[in-house]
Amino acid sequence: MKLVIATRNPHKLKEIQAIFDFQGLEIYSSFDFPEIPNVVEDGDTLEANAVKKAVELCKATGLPALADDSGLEVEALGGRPGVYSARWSGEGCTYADNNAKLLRKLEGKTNRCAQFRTVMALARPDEQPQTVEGSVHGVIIEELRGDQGFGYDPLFMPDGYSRTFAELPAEVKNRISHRARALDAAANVWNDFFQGRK
Ligand code: ITT
Repeated sequence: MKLVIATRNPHKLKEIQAIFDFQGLEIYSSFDFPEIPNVVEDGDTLEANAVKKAVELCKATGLPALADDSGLEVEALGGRPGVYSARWSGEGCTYADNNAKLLRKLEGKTNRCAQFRTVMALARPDEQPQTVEGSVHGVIIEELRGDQGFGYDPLFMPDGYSRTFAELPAEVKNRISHRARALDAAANVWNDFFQGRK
């Protein structure tokens, strides 16, 4: 059985492969299909974008496709950047630009609660796509700390820890993260497809 992971983000791909035991499945990713155009992520929700990425890649390859759409939802910003997390500072922006914007937006705010949320969509040929999700709560600290991970990791300290996702060893992030929790749900809900693997 083949499965294609619908992402062009190498950090995400590495995390998904470290978290999940795909034993017995032949794994591909969007990087193996460079001729297939990038999906335009124009949905209003993580769910819509995850489904779009999975469905388009499934259609283009004829293979089951698993997509991850994730975002950082900050309470004091009404859930922003959320679905806009990747390009929050504009087309072509860097993780550093987005982190600088986040610190600016939270200047003087006492409520620094946030969550990372991942929606995973599985699209199989001739079947309705389905989604599961996972989240992790934490706070946005006041300066960047650590150089592991990617994206907003240097500013996000998960509840119960005194280090950011960018300071914690990858094994720890990959045990408690939004992505790990979504993959846990995926293994349970799509048990027929993943055959109980985690
Ligand atoms: P694909 O769509 O190709 O998978 P992407 O980077 O565009 O890659 P998203 O649309 O899901 O992925 O955007 C999510 C953004 O949210 C991502 O670019 C990061 O800025 C941030 N993000 C997602 N997961 C994260 C994590 O585990 N740690 C830190 N930041 C994360």
